[in-house]
Amino acid sequence: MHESMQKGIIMRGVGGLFGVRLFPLTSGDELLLCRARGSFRHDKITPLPGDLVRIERDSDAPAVDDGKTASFVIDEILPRRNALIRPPLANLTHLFLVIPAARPAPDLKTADKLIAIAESANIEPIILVTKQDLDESSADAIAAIYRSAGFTVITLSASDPESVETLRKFIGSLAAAETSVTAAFAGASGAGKSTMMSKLFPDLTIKTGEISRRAERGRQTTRHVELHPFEQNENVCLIADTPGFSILDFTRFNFFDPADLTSAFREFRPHIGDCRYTKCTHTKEEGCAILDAVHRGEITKERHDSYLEILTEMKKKPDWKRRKEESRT
Ligand SMILES: Nc1nc2c(ncn2[C@@H]2O[C@H](COP(=O)(O)OP(=O)(O)OP(=O)(O)O)[C@@H](O)[C@H]2O)c(=O)[nH]1
Ligand SMILES: [Mg+2]
Ligand SMILES: [Zn+2]
Repeated sequence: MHESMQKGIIMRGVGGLFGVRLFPLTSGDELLLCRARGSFRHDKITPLPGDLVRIERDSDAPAVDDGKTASFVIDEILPRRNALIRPPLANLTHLFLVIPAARPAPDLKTADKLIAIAESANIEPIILVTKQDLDESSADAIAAIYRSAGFTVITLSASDPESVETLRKFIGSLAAAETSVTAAFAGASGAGKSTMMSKLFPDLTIKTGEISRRAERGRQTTRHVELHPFEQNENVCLIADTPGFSILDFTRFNFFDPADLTSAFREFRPHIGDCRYTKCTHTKEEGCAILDAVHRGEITKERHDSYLEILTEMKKKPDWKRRKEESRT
C-alpha cells in the first residue's frame, strides 16, 4: 500500500461526493469529503455507504478545505461482504426491519421481501414493531408472527422511553459481541425509522415527517442513506437511516437467485428436503413438508403467503432476462 493511503468507511454518498470516516473508527472524527476515481465509473462500480475503501489526498483539490469540494479521492473499494441495491448499502451485518403496528397499515409482504433479501445476503434481520401505542393488538400479532419464525423482535413506541432503552441496549449488546457491526433501519415510508434514529441519536437533527403531508406529495421524508456511529461502553457500530420503500419488485430486479428462495425463509429450512417431490415448489403439492408445517401451525400462513408472492413474481420474469441482468451487475 502507498504511504499516503488511508483506510476509511463511506458514511454517505450524495451527488458523487462521499463522506468518509477513517478506519478503525474513533469518536470525534470528522467526515472527509472524497470523490471516486474515474475508473470506478468506467467499471460501472458505485461506491456505497458501508464500503471499506482506501483513500488518498487529492492532488487536484484546493489547498483549503471549503467543506464542499472533495479533498480526498477513493482509490480502491475493498472486497465486500455483501451489497444491497435497495437500500444502497455495502457490508451490512444487521438489518432492522421497521414494521408499524398501524398508520401506515403494516405491509408484511413487502417486509418479508426485504427480510428474504437480507437472509440471502447473509444479513441478520431484526424486527422492530413500531407505533405500539396506536394499536397494541396489531403490534402483538405482528410480533408473534416473527417470533414464531425465529427472529428477534422488539416492540416499540417512540413516546415510551423504556422501549427505546431496550433497543439501545440491544444494539449495544450487538456492538459488544461483534466487531464491525453495520446496521440499517429499513421499512415502509412513515413506519417511524427516522423517529427511532433520532431517539437513538439525540444529537443528530434527523428529519421526520407527517404522514398526511407525505401522502399528499407522494414522497418520502428521508431521501438519502447515511451511516452514523453509535457508541456505547466504548463499542462503536454504524447505523443507517434509509428512505422508505414502496415496492420491491422481483419481476424487475434480480435481488437474489430463485434457487435460494426457500432457504431465505428461515423457518422453512428444517423442512427442506423432506417433501415427496424433489422439485416441490411448496405451493400445492401432495406430501409437501412445508405445507404440512403450515397446516400444523409451525409456519404461519402470513409468511407462507409472502413466499408465494415472491415465487409468483420471480416466475413472471423469464430466465434469459434474469441471466442478462446478472451479467451486467
Ligand atoms: N404514534 C406514534 N407515532 C410515531 C411513532 N414513531 C413515529 N411516529 C410518527 O410517524 C410519522 C413518520 O415517522 P418517520 O420517522 O418520519 O418515518 P420514516 O420511517 O422515517 O419515513 P420515511 O423517511 O418517509 O421513510 C411521524 O409523524 C412520527 O412522529 C410511534 O411510535 N408512535
Ligand atoms: Mg425517515
Ligand atoms: Zn414442498
